[in-house]
Amino acid sequence: MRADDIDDPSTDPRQVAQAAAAVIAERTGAPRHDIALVLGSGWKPAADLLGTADTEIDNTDVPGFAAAAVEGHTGTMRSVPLADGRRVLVYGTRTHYYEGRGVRSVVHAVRTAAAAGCSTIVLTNGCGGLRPEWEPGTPVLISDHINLTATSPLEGATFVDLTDVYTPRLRDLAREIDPSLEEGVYVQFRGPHYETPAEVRMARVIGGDLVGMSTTLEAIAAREAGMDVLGISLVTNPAAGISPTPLDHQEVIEAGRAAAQRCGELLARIVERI
Ligand code: 8IG
Repeated sequence: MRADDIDDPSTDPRQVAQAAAAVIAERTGAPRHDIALVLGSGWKPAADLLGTADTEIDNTDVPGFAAAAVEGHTGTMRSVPLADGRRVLVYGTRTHYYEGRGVRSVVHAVRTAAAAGCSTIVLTNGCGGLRPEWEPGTPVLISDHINLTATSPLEGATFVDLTDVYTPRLRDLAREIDPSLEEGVYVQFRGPHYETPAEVRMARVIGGDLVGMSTTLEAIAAREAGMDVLGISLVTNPAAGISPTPLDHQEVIEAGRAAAQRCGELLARIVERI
C-alpha cells in the first residue's frame, strides 16, 4: 500500500493501522508493544538512553508510513525491549500537518501504536518557548494544548472528551521523577513558517507557554484510541520576539546536546515506571 492511500476516503485508516501493526509484530517477533514514543526535534540522543533496540524497521516498509521529511529526523521505527519484558515502540520521526499529506497520515503512527497494543504514548517535540526564563534546552511537561490547526483527526460525529488529554497520573509521575520539571500549555500552529512576534504575543494572551507544529492532533487521536498520553516539549529556542537578540543556531544545537542527558534520563525513568 502506498503511503498516500491512507488519505483516500474509501480507505479505513484503522485497517491500515492494523496492517502496519501486523508488519511490526512480524518483523520484531513480538506479538505486542506496550508503550509508544514519538521523537521530536532534539530528542533522538535522549532516546538512546532508553535501551538498545533489537529491531529497526524502515518506515517505508510499513503500510501507511512515509519516509522522514524533516532533516535530522530518522525515517525508521525501533523496538526496544525493557528489562521487565515490556517493549517500547520508538518512532524516529513523525508526519507533520504542514507536509500536506492529510490528517490521517499525521496520526497514523498513533493509531498503529494502539493497534500494536500500546496503552500509553509519549509524544515529544522541539518547540519555541514563550517564557523568557525557559532557556534553550529546557524540557517542559505539556499540561494542556491549544490546537490552532483548525482541523481534527476525528471524522464524523466522534465526540471525544479532552478534559485530561495529557494524563494527570503520568504528569504526576514525571514531576515525581524530576521535581524541577516545568509545565506549560502547548500551542500548535500549522507552520511550516515560524510565528510572527504578533502571533507569539497572541499565543501568550490566549494561555499558551510553548509554540510548535505538532503533537496536538496526535494527542487527540491517542485519546480517541483510549491511550494515556504524556507530552514533553524541549524548548529549543525562544519564540519570535521573546528574546531581544536574534537566535543563534549554534547555541540552540549546543543547548539540545546539553539537554540530551537530562531528557534521556527523564524518559528512561518515566518509561520504567509507566
Ligand atoms: I524547534 O519557535 C521549533 N519548532 N511553531 N515555533 C514553532 N515551531 C517550532 C519553533 C517555534 N521552534
